[in-house]
Amino acid sequence: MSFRNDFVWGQATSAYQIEGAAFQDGKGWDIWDVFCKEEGKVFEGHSGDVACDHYHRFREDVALMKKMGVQGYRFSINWSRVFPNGTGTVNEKGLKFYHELVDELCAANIEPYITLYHWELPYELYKKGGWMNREIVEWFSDYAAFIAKEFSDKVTHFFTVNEPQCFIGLGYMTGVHAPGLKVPVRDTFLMAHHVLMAHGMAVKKMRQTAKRDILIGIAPTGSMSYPDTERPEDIEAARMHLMQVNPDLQNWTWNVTWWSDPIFRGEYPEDGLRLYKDYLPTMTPEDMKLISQPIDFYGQNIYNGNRIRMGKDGKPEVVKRYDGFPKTALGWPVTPECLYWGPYFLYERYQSPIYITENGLSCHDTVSSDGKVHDQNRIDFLEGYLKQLKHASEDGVDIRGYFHWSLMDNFEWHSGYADRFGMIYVDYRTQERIIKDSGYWYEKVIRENGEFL
Ligand code: IFM
Repeated sequence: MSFRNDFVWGQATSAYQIEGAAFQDGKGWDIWDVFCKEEGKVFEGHSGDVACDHYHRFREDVALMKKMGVQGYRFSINWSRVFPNGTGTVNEKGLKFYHELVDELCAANIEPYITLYHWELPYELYKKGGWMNREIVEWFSDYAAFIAKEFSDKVTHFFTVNEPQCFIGLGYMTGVHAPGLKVPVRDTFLMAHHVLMAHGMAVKKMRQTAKRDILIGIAPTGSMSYPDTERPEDIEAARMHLMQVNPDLQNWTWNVTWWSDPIFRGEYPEDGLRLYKDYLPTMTPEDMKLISQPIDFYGQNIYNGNRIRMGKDGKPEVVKRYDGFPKTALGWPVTPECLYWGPYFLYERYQSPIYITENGLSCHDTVSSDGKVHDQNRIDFLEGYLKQLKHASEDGVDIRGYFHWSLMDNFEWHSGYADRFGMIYVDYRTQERIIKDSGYWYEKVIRENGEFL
């Protein structure tokens, strides 16, 4: 089997990155609204205040997706648009927007995939301690349960949180993302534990409030590891490399197992417990039981990886990249192998169906004199990556779908609008949208279920 017959070809976005209408219709402030107002935090002072104005133009955007043959759309709900204070009173106008979006998608035969948290922490909750406060387990799960109740008659697939590695690592360790803090390492472990508990409690409550059976997963990220050769020792080295925790305490959030083992295996990985022991909060068996609520699928965001070989000392070694190694406009390495070996190792360890919840690249896209956007780089990149994913599926990895990041150019966090990840070009002066060459190419991929790859 190449790609499954019911494989879902999708596009992904997140609320703050595209919606705009940051202060309209009763939306509360979130930490990104606040962060972008601080001088020097975001490239050239950009913000998501207007972004792609998707809040007002979502019907046009859904129509463009339909034109591209998109089957699934993964978007996030901005918590503070629905609950301006994070808890309490519902903002009916904000809720209405998401209902209209979901209805529009369903009418276009595009399946909605909802992410509950793609980094828009309501500022009112941040003031109460945000992820540091144990009460966030209730705050988040109440919000999640509400969304499940509201949307479960129309939406089947939900993701709790997107990329905890980033929102803890970049938000609270390096401080390049909102809320822009550098807190003691000890605090980041406490926040991470709360994130996992909030995930678990959300899963539990969502299943109770949903009007019918829903499917729930999570969408972590990480750099994948792939073997230098197909010799068993290199494969083992790549596996070890991917599944070991990061010994660098200032960068500890970048690993797979610290986040995923508790969810799928009910325990933190042993190497992490050893390495991080001086910084860990109290973690009870009840906490672990909550975190490891059964979930229905594993979402993984994959952009690149490292080539690994077995060292003479029996430890994995990173193979240095050759000079002039291909890279994206953001400087990220182009490593298609990660879309074979990443899902392969994750499936081997967690035995859960997998969705690639994000994959893509930023390019220096421009509108050519013919009025089109010729992003051959993106097509080449995606072709290489998707071939590898197909190969993984052929080798028995249970891959259910692929969500390209991103549907359209958008606000790339601290780089503002400097980077373009979309298959749809957005002219931010006029809000004109142009489907790039890659969008037409993707339409063919979808139509043929990736057969020609
Ligand atoms: O734009 C981001 C997205 O919000 C989270 N994953 C990575 C993307 C590209 O940097």
